[in-house]
Amino acid sequence: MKQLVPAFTKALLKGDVQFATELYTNEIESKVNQLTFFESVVKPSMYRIGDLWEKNQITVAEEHLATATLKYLLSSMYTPYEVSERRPKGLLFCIEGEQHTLGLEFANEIFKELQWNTRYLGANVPVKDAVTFVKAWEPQAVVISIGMTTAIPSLRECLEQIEDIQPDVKILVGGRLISHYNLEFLKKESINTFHDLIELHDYLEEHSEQFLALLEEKISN
Ligand code: B12
Repeated sequence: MKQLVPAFTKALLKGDVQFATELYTNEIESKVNQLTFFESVVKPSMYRIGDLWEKNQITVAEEHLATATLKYLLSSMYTPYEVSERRPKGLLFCIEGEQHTLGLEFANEIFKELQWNTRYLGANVPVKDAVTFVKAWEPQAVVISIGMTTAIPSLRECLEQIEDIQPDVKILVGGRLISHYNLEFLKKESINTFHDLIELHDYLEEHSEQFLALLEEKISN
């Protein structure tokens, strides 16, 4: 898949939805699963675009075009999964101040593939609203992506409040910052951190019975 990254990156930067779609359909879809596509093609491609942007070799407008082109392709390849109410619930969001949603969007696809019942709130969710949602919906897992150091104080505050109102909830945190920083406040039994989607997939498979038991306990109470 590595050899496809330059062509894929070029298609995104040119805003060429048709070529990006052709690449996906002809060279990727039948050969690898979605998880491998996200990790081995999309991620390196977007990281490359970030490097070009940082070095002023592309403009903000070109980065926006690439992101929008990617989003267009992704919206056509996501599949609707049927979900029963008797499946564990996962609430996914980025905390206020965090706009980088792509990794979280992919995490949502992993949850859906494993038949979780999810609510994906996207970017920039105020702490108080995230907490209100948790209180009302009572998920088994709260799933957060963090990419900017500026969002750390809000993340910390949010986790403290969620643990106060729902102590049995599992908190799963991923994102660029997890690979770059050693965040002491995330080192707790109730919190798990992830460097990528493969780690998430393995964790969810390994703990599926545990999450089902948590759900059944909630239903019977
Ligand atoms: C696209 C993009 C944007 C878009 C985001 C659009 C969107 N809807 O996501 C927009 C234009 C909004 C944006 C804004 C900004 N951005 Co920006 N952005 C990027 C870019 C180019 C790509 C991000 C991306 O999609 N990566 C691909 C995904 C798949 O990677 P990922 O997020 O790391 O996710 C992977 C893992 O981390 C993990 N993961 C992520 N989340 C989760 C969650 C869970 C639960 C799990 C299990 C796993 C997981 O799984 C994924 C696959 O492995 C990056 C470059 C980069 N290196 O990432 C810069 C980058 C992150 N941005 C940067 C900057 C500076 C900004 C701005 C400050 C720019 C500005 N001046 O306004 C703002 C800040 C906005 C904010 N407050 O959040 C810098 C950050 C530098 C730093 N010091 O931290 C980067 C690194 C660019 C650069 N090289 O300078 N950005």
